[in-house]
Amino acid sequence: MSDRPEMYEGVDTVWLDGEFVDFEDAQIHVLSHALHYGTGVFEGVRCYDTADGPAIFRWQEHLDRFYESAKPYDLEIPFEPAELTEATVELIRREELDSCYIRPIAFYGYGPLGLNPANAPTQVAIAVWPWGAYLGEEALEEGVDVAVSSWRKYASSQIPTNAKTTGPYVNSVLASLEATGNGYVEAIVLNKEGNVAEGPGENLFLVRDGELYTPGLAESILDGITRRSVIRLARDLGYTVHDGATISRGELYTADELFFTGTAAEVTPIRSVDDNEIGAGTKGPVTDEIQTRFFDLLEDPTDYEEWFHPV
Ligand code: PPE
Repeated sequence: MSDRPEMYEGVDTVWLDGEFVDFEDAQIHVLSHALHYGTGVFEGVRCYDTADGPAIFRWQEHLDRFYESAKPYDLEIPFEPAELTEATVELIRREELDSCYIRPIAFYGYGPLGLNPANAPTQVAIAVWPWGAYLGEEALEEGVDVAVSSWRKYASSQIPTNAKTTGPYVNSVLASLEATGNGYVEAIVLNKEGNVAEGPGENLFLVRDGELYTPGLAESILDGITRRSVIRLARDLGYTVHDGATISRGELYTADELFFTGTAAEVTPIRSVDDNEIGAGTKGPVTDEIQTRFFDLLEDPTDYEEWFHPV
């Protein structure tokens, strides 16, 4: 086996099909259905080092989306939600991590190939590892330079976009490769209609005249859990949030502020799009207030206690 990526250094255990196995033993067959056809669903979740100890952010919502993602594929996850919760909590405890990223995945495993997955068994794994700021530490402060991708987001009439399915992430990989290849940090992907959808691994918010706008669920976006959290936090702060917006490409360039949300990306400001400076070309005041509110929850979750699952 090749050298272990730095990202997973120090990780001892992975949960696979009901067992805790050594990291090096968490392996599957090359003829696994999901490897050939992308027939898996996954989640990305963060556990934070909060004032009350390690706690998983919005665990229940991620768990719900995990099972919902599996539905269109008739993928029966052969574990109860409580079992996955117990496995995850136990894994974080064993690794003695205060904060980490959690990656549950369920997929059609090793069985007969052919498109119909009915005779392939469902396999489930959960891995945890430390994962810092997704787009870099200074991205959270200064913002990122992004480019509108030439790749369009697949339409929800082609593949359910509210399901977090492994295969369709090649769309995100293409957008990401293009953006970074051209010297940008991240992409913005338009939907088939040419309106703003999201980032390759983030939802997008736009600020104009003190109000927030984010593409609606019918714009071929993932129903992001950080997006939902930010909508709630912003409304609780008194902002008007248009959560069913249709945003044209041109509106990006004239926005007062833009920011990404996501489990990995958290709340990341966007400082330029296609080399056009957004606002003052750094983190804007509304983005700052929302980002601060978001991270302050880790110190004081008052009114949002149900968002945290203690480890
Ligand atoms: N859109 C896409 C396409 C997406 O992948 C994510 C999460 C989001 C929006 C935000 O959703 P949420 O995490 O529920 O707020 N992307 C995950 C994978 C990142 C990766 O590189 O892998 C994540 O942030 O965990």
